Parts: sequence; C-alpha cells; structure tokens
Amino acid sequence: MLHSVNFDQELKRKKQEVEEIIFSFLPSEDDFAGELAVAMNYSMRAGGKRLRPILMREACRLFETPDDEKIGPFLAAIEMIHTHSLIHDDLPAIDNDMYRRGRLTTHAVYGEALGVLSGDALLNYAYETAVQAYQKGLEADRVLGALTLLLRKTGMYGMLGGQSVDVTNEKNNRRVNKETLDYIYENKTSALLEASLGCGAILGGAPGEMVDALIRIGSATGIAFQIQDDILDVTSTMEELGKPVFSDEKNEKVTYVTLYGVEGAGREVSRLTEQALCLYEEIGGNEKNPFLGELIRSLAARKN
Ligand code: GRG
Repeated sequence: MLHSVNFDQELKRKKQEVEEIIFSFLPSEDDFAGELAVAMNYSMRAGGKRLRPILMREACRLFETPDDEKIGPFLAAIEMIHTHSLIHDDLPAIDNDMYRRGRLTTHAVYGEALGVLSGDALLNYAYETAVQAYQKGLEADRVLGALTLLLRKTGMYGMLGGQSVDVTNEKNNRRVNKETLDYIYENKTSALLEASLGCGAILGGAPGEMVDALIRIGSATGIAFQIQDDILDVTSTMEELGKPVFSDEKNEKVTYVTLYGVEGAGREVSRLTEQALCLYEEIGGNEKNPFLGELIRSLAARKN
C-alpha cells in the first residue's frame, strides 16, 4: 500500500526531530577516551530509520504532548541500545558483516577491539543517558518505571536472551523449529519495540493496563518487523538495504522464509500487523494518534 504524501513528510520531520535530540546526547570526542567516542559516534551518526525513538515519542503522545526536554534522554538511550546491538551483531564472532546503514561497519573501520568496546560503551552510556531524565525534571516514578522496563527488555530476559539463543543454535547447527524461532524473534527483535512503545507510554504517564497494551502491540509489530527483515534479506538489494543481502543464507540461519517461503512469511507479516492494529484500535489509538497507527502499518511494506 502506498502511504500518503502527508505521512511520508510527517515521518521525515519526526525523524529529523528525534535525530537532533539523539545527537545532543552523544559523547564528547575530545576526552582521553576520544577514540572510543569517535567509534561510538560513527555508528550513531550513520543514519538508520530511528524507528525506536520515533515509536517511543509517539506512544508518549497518546497520553500527553511529549516534553522533549524531559523524555529526550530516553529517546537517545533506546537508539544507543539499538545501535550497540547492530555493532555487535556485525562483529566477526557473530554475523561478520562489513556493511550496515550504507557504510562500512564499525569493526571494519576501527578494528574488532573497538567494535566490541564501542558496543559495550553505547549500552552502558544509554542507561547513563536515560537517568538524566530525572535531572531534567521528569517525575521519579516515570523515570524508574521506564528504566525498569528498558533494562528488562534489553537484558537476558529480552534482546540479549533472544540473541544468545539465535547464536548458539547457529553455532551448534541445531535445526530450529517454529517455537524456538518465535522465542528468538520475540526477544532479539520485538523486545526493543515493546520497550519503545511501553516506555513511551510510561513517560507519558499512562496507566498500567495501557502500558501492557502497548507492549502487546510492540510484540506483534516486532515479530512482523523481523519477518519482514527475513524477506528483505532474500528479495532486496545491498543498495536499498544498506547492508548485505543473503546474510541469513551465508550464516545458514533458519528464518521464517526458510520455514514458510517468501509468500508464507509475507502472510504472517500481514496477519501480525493486523493484530497490532486491532489492538491499537481497541485502545482508541487511531483517534488519539493516527500517525502511530499509520507508522505500524507502513512497516509491513517497508523496503529497508
Ligand atoms: C548477545 C552475542 C550477543 C550479542 C549482542 C543484542 C545483539 C548483539 C543483537 C540483537 C539482535 C539483532 C541485531 C536483531 C536484529 C533486529 C533488526 C531487524 C535490526 C534492524 O533494525 P532497523 O531496520 O535498523 O530498524 P536501522 O539501521 O534502520 O536502525
């Protein structure tokens, strides 16, 4: 489905706005550890869709007009965590990829040691940044609530847990079934989208049941997002994706495309997207923030 010109323009504007916020929190390159900061900033400035901070800000908007000064630290933090995951995912010990976001990967430019360290540093710096929201005047219960969810969803019961199962299955040549694949997708990819929407709701002062609903919307959206990633890996081009195609095949990875083919995987993307949009409608989302509904829909047709 084609998106309206308005949607595309609004997305572009919102991306620029969050990017400006993210850049304002990047570490200084002038300190003793400047070379580490240069490697961190290289990948943070490399572009990307900035989807997670946009989702977080739009989820906040469902409950109150976002105060960028107060929630900015969390917007920057989620993009730092995401970027850390990409840097580490590309390392020789994991996917061993040389291109990401249309540029050489961090380890390809700065070496493997700085690839490891800049990923670690971004993860830690993300939490250092997020807590700044308290100094900027965000209520303590919102800071603590969002931080708790962010920590949970990015740790061993979230992104890192999912990635570890993915990596160990691959290294041991285990035949992955749907149940395991769903665990991996739910955690390595969905967990960050759940954190984006759930934290956004908490930052906006949402009641608990709304936070839970947004986490469920993030779950369906995130699994669809990962399946679309599998599809693009075999149907897109390096130019369009900004990263190598057929990476899963190179790594002998079982994906939704391996299990169900491109068409079957596509049907699952549509089904999960509809599920997310139904939940969004149920909580009155389309009335309060139609842009977020349209954004979720657009991800099912994304080309990069
Ligand atoms: C646990 C061994 C170990 C390493 C850590 C946590 C981690 C590495 C990797 C996370 C797994 C991962 C990279 C999942 C892929 C999720 C995904 C589809 C990322 C691409 O996101 P986009 O398309 O990227 O939003 P841009 O570049 O647009 O920001």
